[in-house]
Amino acid sequence: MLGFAALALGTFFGPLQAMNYGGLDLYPLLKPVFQSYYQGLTLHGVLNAIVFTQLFAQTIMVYLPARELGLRPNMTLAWVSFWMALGGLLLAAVPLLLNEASVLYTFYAPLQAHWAFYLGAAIFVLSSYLSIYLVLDMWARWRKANPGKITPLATFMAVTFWLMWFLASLGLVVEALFLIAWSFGLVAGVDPLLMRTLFWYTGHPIVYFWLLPAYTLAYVTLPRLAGGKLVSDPLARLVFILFLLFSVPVGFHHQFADPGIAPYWKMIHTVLTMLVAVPSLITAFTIAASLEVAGRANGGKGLLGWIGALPWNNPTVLAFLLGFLAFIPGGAGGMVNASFNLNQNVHNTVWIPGHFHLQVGTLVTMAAMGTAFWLIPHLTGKPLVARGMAVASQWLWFLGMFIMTFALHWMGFLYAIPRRAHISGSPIAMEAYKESAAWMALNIVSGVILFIAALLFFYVIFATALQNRREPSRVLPEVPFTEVMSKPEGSGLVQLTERVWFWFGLAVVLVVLAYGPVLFQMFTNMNPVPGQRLW
Ligand code: HAS
Ligand code: CU
Repeated sequence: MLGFAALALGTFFGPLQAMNYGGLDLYPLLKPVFQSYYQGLTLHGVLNAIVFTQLFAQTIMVYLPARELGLRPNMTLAWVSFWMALGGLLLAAVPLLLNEASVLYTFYAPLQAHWAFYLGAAIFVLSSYLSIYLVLDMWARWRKANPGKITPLATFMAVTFWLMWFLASLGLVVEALFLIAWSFGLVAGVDPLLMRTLFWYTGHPIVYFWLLPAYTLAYVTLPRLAGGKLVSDPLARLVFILFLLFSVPVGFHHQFADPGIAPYWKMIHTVLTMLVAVPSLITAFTIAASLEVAGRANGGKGLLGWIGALPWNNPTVLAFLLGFLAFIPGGAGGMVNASFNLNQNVHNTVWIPGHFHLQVGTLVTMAAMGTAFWLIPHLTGKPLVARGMAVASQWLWFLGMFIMTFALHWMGFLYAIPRRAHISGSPIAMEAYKESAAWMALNIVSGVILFIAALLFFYVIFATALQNRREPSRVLPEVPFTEVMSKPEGSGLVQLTERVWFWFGLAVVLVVLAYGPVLFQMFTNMNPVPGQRLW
């Protein structure tokens, strides 16, 4: 619920962003409370992309294995992790709300925020290390009690996920040490290129930290909720091993335009990025095939008849279906971004927010919203209120995001309109971009639709959680774990994927090869610069 509360506040700034790219500047109206577009954009990015996503992961990727294994995580540590997250969040919120940390969610140096922002964010992120421990501990206990057995699927996903995150988070941890020392005045400057490189070391795999809880739910619950079965357990495991291997050594695809990194390193990261798209392509296949099984089990006939036979009126299933549909163009756009030379055309334009609002803003957020529709009733025993509104919220969210991202892609690609720019406050910019007026109008439309979608969604979940009525007969008593068709037993592939520590070691080696020489050079040639405040 804390995550959804953060999302509620962060989402409020979304339509303001859309209005900006529609040429409508509403920030002057908010002046006494929020000082600028950049403060709003920082709150939007930090609350939605960092706070909400992490809390969602800490919930799903601990709860699912605990239920699957029938084990109780160490609850003391679970609560410590919650209070760390809350404390860190509150500490970082103070400078954010006071306009002392309007450095966007990437906090690029030399922009310098108040120390409380860096320290709060660090405590928040470190709370996830306890989640890592919780899951590894449960897994170890289960293995001791079940020697020789194959790790159940959701647990396998959680274990590989948290190991990936551990490896991925190291860049941010080192960066945070620099930034905290810098904001306390212990060091006079930091090297912007090194900070960016450490940031993107974590900043790419963090998108899979957001995505994989959604994938996990899609693999282990969606087929059942849709009325079918997961077609292949071994393939699902392969997907998570590939993410463990290839999520991290790809960060330079965010730095193609940065000087100081030799082009051949960027090219190596391009190739590795293409490899990390493979597990998503496998997922597209496995999930679509599982949905087909469900549609046919529901009576769907013919080549495409099964699609109509899926339970579109179930708000959870609907959320996943629409989210995955949006993920197809989002993934294709990702390949454009990742292509070293095509990137020149889209980098730092609104094409990029167009891309990631399909990925994290649509699929990941809709998977979380859709799951909330059964999870909150399941945890509280309180039935979902206003089911019709829940369904409407998902259609509107999808429609709003679709219109917005469509407009942003074109505005970025054709008119090179820059991202993160307060264009609506600049008559010169508005004059320069007047050719894209039609696309801008679409942004305004999408902002209104998304605002309504958000109101409906938050009404549904908060009214569900806060009502007094308890009706256990109308909620899912258990996590809807799916059955599988192709089982893990007897699969040679699963024998290999069970060697999780071996794959983790290999992932470490890949990271050292892909980053080691460049980081060594950067650490030994630092160009520290003092902090700046541009807001
Ligand atoms: Fe990305 C920038 C490349 C995936 C998020 N990305 C970003 C940023 C964010 C982000 C937030 O290479 C901006 C960061 C910033 O502020 O600067 N991205 C990729 C690639 C992928 C990718 C190659 N991104 C994601 C995901 C994200 C995310 C996932 C969040 C969750 N991205 C880039 C690059 C940049 C970038 C460059 C830097 C650009 C620049 O210049 O700054 C791939 O992982 C995508 C693979 C996906 C697919 C799609 C598979 C399709 C599926 C759907 C199947 C459909 C079904 C439906 C089952 C290959 C799984 C059936 C339905 C029925 C109705 C039957
Ligand atoms: Cu990336």
